[in-house]
This record gives sequence, structure tokens and C-alpha cells, in this order.
Amino acid sequence: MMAKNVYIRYVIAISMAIMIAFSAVAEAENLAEADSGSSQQSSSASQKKLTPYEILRRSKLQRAAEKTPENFSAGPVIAEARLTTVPVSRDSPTGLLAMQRQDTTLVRPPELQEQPADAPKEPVYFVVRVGDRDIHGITYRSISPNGLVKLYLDTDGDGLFSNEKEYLGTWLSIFQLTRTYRFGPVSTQKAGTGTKGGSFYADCSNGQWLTFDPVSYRRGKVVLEGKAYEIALVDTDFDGKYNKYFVPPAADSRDPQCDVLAIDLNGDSKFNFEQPGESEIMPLSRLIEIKGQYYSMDVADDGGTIEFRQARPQFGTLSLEGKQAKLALWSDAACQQLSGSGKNWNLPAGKYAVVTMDLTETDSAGDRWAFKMTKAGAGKLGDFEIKPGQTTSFRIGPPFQTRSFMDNGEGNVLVGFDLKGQAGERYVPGATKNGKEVPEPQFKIIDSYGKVANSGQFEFR
Ligand SMILES: [Ca+2]
Ligand SMILES: [Ca+2]
Ligand SMILES: [Ca+2]
Repeated sequence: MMAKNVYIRYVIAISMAIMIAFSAVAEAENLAEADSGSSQQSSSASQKKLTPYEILRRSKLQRAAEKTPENFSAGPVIAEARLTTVPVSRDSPTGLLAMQRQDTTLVRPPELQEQPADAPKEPVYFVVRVGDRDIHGITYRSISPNGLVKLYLDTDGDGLFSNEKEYLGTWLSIFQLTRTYRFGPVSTQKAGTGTKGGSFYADCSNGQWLTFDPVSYRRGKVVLEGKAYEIALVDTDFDGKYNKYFVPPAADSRDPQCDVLAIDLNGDSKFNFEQPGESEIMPLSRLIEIKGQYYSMDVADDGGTIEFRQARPQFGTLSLEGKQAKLALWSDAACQQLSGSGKNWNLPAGKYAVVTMDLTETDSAGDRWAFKMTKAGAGKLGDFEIKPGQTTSFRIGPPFQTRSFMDNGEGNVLVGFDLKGQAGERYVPGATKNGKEVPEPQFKIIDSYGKVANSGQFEFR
């Protein structure tokens, strides 16, 4: 009875017009509150006035480094990988989980006390996440006759750019649609100190956002049980160290906010990447499972060596109450790929984040509906713990709540919606029924007088 109700509701949702009676502003505010509510319940009122840039910065500053108990025992070192530094090339394992993107702002952050003398009235400010700290930066076209495009980082956090290195941008003409400048390699080493830092290329498009990419990575081989594996480490958070392990939650399924490990498990000399989680490129964790055997990995600060030991984890159980699902998990214990129906999974104790999930539901008419989780929509599944000898259980999937959202920027109104499952997990609207895509739902925007202000059809993306 329950299940039938669910599908009736879903069918209604997709076949009838969804009435969205609200003002765009009110909905945007609700959404901002709902999104920040899960991690920062106490400050939602004060956050209402913050810009997305400020919310982003604040959430990062509040992210605390956690020390996880080691829920495993490990024997002596059985293998050591030696890794050398190699430049990034097209087949490097760096492009998929290692790119950081940050929006810019025209408002000078209070931490910055000055701007360079040749900066225009409204230069562009940004932050870049480096290890556990955020570094402020500025980029602009110089008002001096040479008109050079420049970038500075406040690496020592003293609010001054005058004691920092200047980087000049070169125009990347391969990007035709946006005017993109590349800076770097930019060093994150603190000005005036001998402490080693990391480095990145910073690309700036139209001044609205920057992307940061590694310049190099570490690569070598390890022999386990007589088999050699190509292995690589990426200093994804640009702090010059290669051993920041994953701690849930991830920013999204492309941004684990830690360093990254790649291992050529299938021996085809490539680091394969199907989709986040189902791949040979993963966030760095304490353990790795290879052919049913767990190994612990101790990574040297500089990424030059990884020591492998045979490990015996303590196990706990994950239950999705019998649902048919295929999911990938990132963990501080060991990354996992799971699938099945009507079963529970034994996992090494540790902290986990589900990064991809395909859920299949069969309704009373025998139709099979497949739902795919969104990139940053794991809800409660995005941060949970498996404890030794205990079962962690989630009720997921329908009945769904549909949630619409609007993004009103630069005169365009973007309307979207997704489906929210019982654990707060979100699914993209493009569900399939018996393997076929269902028609796109329609929407109407009703203004405050009840008139239809706009209407259209959702496009699946
Ligand atoms: Ca400085
Ligand atoms: Ca690092
Ligand atoms: Ca491979």
C-alpha cells in the first residue's frame, strides 16, 4: 500500500504541472537555510544575510581536523613504494578529483589590509584552500599602461600583498568562449619562511571564478603478493604534503578535500576512472583493499615513500534495509564499492561518505524504476560511522519529496528540481522506468496574484 502511494505520487509529480507558488527570493533563502542547516544548525539565522562566498568561507574555516581511531591492527612492513615527482600530463591521475574551483568576490575581505598600487578600483578577490587553511588572493588587470594581468596570494596571512610574489597571467587562447588566464606555478609556501609549500596553476575565466590544478604529482611502483602495481599520489590540497587522509563529508563527489591516491589495479598502465568511487583514483585512506586483502598505508610527508603492512580491520555492518542499490563510498578506513539487493555489508570500522548511488525500486505493477543520486546530495549518507561489531542502518529512497529551486542570476531564472529520499539523499530527476527515461516534468511559476508568470519543461542534465 505504501509503495503504491509512493509511485502514484511520483507519477503525479512527473506528469502533472508542478505548481511553484512563491517568490524567487523567498525560495532561494529557504534553500540556503536548508543547505546550511545540516552542518551548522545554530547559525542559520545569522547566515541569512551572508553571500554564498561568505558561507563557503565560513564553512571551511569551521572544518576541524579530526583524529580518527585506528580500528585495525597491522603487521610488519611487507612492501615499500618509492615515488618520484613527475609533471602533470594528459594521462595523470590529477584532473578528476584534484581540481579546486572557487568563486570570486568584488568585496575586499576584512582580513586584507591593502591592495597593490596598480590595482583597479574593483579587483577580484578569492580564497584557495591549502591544507587546513584558506589563503586569500587577488587578481586584476593592472591600471598601468602595460595592462598586465596579475595575481597575488597572501601566503603568510598578514593581510599584505607587498611582501608576496607577483604572478603574471598568460592568456590561454585554447578557451575560445571565455577569456582565461593562467598563473603559475604558484607557490603556497609562506612568505619569509623556509617551510616547504605546494604549488598549483591558477586559471581565471572572466574574473568570476578560478580553478586550481596541481603542477606535478608523485609516481612509483609497489609489489604486493608478487604483483607490481603502478601507484601515484597527488597533493590535492597544495600544502606540499602528500598524506592528508580523507575525513567525511566530501565537498562533493569530485572534491574529497584531502590528498588523492591512484593505483593501477587492473594492470592496463592507466589510472581508470569510471565515475567517482568506481575507479582506480580515490581519496587517500588508511587502508586499501586489494583482492580481498587489506593493507595499511603510511605515507611520508613528502610523498616519497608509502609503507604497506598487512592489516586486520575490525568490522561493522551497513544496512540499507534491503534496498537494491549500487554505491561507492569514500572512507578514512578503506574506499568501497558495494552492490546488491536485500543484504547488509560488512565494512571496516571507520567513517564513510556515500559519493555515488544508484537505487532501483520495483513497484507493485512490476515496473523497475532507477534513480541516481546527485553529485552533492548524499544527505545523512554523506557522513556516517561504522562501529566495530555494530550495525549502522539507513532508510533510504521513497516516499520522495520533490524540491524545486531557482537561481536568479543575471536576468536568467534557472528552475530545477530534485527528489529527496528518506535519509535526505537527493536524486536527479532523470529517473528511468524499465530502462527508459521518463518524460521530463513540467513546471509553472505562479506570481503572487496567482497568474502564471512563466512555464516550461525541466531539462534533464
Ligand atoms: Ca602577506
Ligand atoms: Ca596535501
Ligand atoms: Ca588501470
